[in-house]
Amino acid sequence: MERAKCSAETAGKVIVCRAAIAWTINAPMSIEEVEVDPPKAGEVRIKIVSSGICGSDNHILQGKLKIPLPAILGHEGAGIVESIGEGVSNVKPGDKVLTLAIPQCRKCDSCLHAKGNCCLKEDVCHPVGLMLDGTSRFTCRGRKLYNLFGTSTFTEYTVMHEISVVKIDAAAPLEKVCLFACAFPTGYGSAVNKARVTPGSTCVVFGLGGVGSSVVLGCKTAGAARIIGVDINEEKLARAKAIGVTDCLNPRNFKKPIQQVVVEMTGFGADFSFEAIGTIDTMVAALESCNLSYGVCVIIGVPPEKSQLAFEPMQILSGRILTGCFLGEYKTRDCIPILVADYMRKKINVDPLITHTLPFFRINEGFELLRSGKSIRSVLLF
Ligand code: COD
Ligand code: ZN
Ligand code: ZN
Repeated sequence: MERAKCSAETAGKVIVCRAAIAWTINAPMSIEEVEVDPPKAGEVRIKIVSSGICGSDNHILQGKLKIPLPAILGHEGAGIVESIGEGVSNVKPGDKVLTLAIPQCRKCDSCLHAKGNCCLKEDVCHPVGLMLDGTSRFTCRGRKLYNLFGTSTFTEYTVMHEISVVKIDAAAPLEKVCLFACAFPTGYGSAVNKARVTPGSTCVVFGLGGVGSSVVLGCKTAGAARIIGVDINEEKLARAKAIGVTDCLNPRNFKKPIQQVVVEMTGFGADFSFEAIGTIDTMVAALESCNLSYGVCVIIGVPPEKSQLAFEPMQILSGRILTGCFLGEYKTRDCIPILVADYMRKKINVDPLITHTLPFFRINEGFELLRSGKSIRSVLLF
């Protein structure tokens, strides 16, 4: 089922296929026929097999994160290389791959730095929606469509730069490992890489969606003794207990600010706090929940466009560290295949995060499940 069709039939030609198009914000996407151009030099055309629905896709549809429209959204994809452009050497037709919102060109300032992972070839903070040559590979009804983070996975076929595509284990189940393209590394890496959670520590995780749940898995792997989960959705809290949360807090059940509750229950604040929601209030609450002297607060949620984070400087003058990261600070092409290999060896399990699997044409239903809080991750199958 996951085998690519003979790419000789389609290579070098325009492919007509179905894609979900976001014409405007605050409206359902429409599934329509699109034309997908062949890959140019350094590009790869991929037959998408699965795609997770991420909170960031939803932020875009709700206008919280602005990108040029009309566009094909989706970035948490897994698929099979259909054809490659001139000079592509890292993947070949038939390879199983993941789509990366953050490329790794291995040449820019960030890629050359030992820790940098924000490759300068894709600006996820201000997405332009076009390939590096300033053009698009998608058209619909004669109109050019923009891409998302150079990925666009809500389509049967997409075109990406080679530097944003990574080959994974040929035996990997594509209907599951799409989570390694975003949710899992984003959360897990923020705990094990960015915060470097220590054995026996206390952690607090704000937001228990796909990303926050992956933070929990990272804290657990790192040996945290106590993991406090904060969410306004009781169902999320119940599910989080099954994956390692030791204490559940619903801010709606308290009259005082939730950060005060966390500080009181931990004595002097958590060792590590994580924000996986994307609101200013919860970012401040996460900061104030960690120890004022040695606490580390990692912001993961993407904030509303043009918002400002304000807090008393004293909050960090005391020694607290406020930081953040994209995609768990992983150098994507180097590290993500290793995480997939760990999954194959059963060292990591993302299966509990997949609460729903839907055929691609039910994409809008998948978004409804996310908005209503019923899903952690919905995976679309093509
Ligand atoms: N207090 C407590 N919990 C809340 C509140 C609140 N005020 N508001 C919402 N929540 C809970 C919801 O009930 C839900 O459980 C959770 O927060 C959010 O989860 P989801 O499922 O909506 O979203 P995710 O887990 O997919 O998270 C995505 C982020 C919202 C973190 C999003 O901003 C993101 O993906 N950030 C990662 C940035 C990054 O590295 N991006 C790379 C490509 S996305
Ligand atoms: Zn994402
Ligand atoms: Zn780079």
